[in-house]
Amino acid sequence: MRLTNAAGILACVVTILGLIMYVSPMTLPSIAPVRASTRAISLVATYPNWNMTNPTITVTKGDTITISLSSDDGSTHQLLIDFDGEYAGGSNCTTVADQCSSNFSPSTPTQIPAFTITSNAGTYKYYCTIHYPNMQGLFIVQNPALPNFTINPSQTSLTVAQDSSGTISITLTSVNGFSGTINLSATISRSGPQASVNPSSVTLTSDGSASSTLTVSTVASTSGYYSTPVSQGSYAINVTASSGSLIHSTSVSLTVGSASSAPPGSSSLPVLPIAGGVIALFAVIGTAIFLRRRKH
Ligand SMILES: [Cu+2]
Repeated sequence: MRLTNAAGILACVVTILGLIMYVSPMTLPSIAPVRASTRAISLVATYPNWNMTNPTITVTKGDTITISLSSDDGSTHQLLIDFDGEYAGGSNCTTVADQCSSNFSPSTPTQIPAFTITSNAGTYKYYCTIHYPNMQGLFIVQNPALPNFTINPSQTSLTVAQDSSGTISITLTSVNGFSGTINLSATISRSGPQASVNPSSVTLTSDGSASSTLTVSTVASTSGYYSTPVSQGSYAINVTASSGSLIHSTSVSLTVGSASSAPPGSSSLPVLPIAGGVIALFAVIGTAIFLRRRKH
């Protein structure tokens, strides 16, 4: 009799240890995937719980789910996911909205074949129809994260000499499966340099990226004989990317330095009038010399 008790206790301890080792890697994620995906869920029935703790199962609307079911306690179980919120015990697996497994036992594990989560975001429950109201947990459906995109400049500051130009690359990256056309534009904090993006629209495929080139020109503006240099100093360039209601922008600081090939301000001198003046001066001197030589 004592020997039997000892053997029974030993068997129990071994069984419990085995269960802990078997169930622990199957802990379900408590964080939903950011977007619809294919998910394989394993539930092990050990009365009075699923996976020891009746874990909250969180999925994303649009996910395709398969559920593997096994029993470790010698009993027969049946999983029901109550998507219509009407379950109140009993064998009620005829509702179209709900998902039900066949009965399963240690010798007959089963699986709910792949199905897509079509229910609206919300908190539902899953049950064992045979052991209601034990063996129940929360089944949460979340909305998928919205598609979006990011905009990143290859560098956040740029130095360009007067009468020159510089470029940096602008990278647009799809987030959460975004795909579509993005329009780009560049504005500058005050007049002087010219900023432009080429191409001015890019198309992203889902999870893809594309780039555009921001070009800054500091060439002096000219009007007739006069040219006005771009003022040295700091500017802010804002690059805006929009696609429908999604709008993102990034800023690049621009420093305009002195022209490297000529002293500052030289380009503002009216070159043609000076040249004309010099020619006229030579003409006057030449005429004077000519006239003096004729007198002698
Ligand atoms: Cu059960």
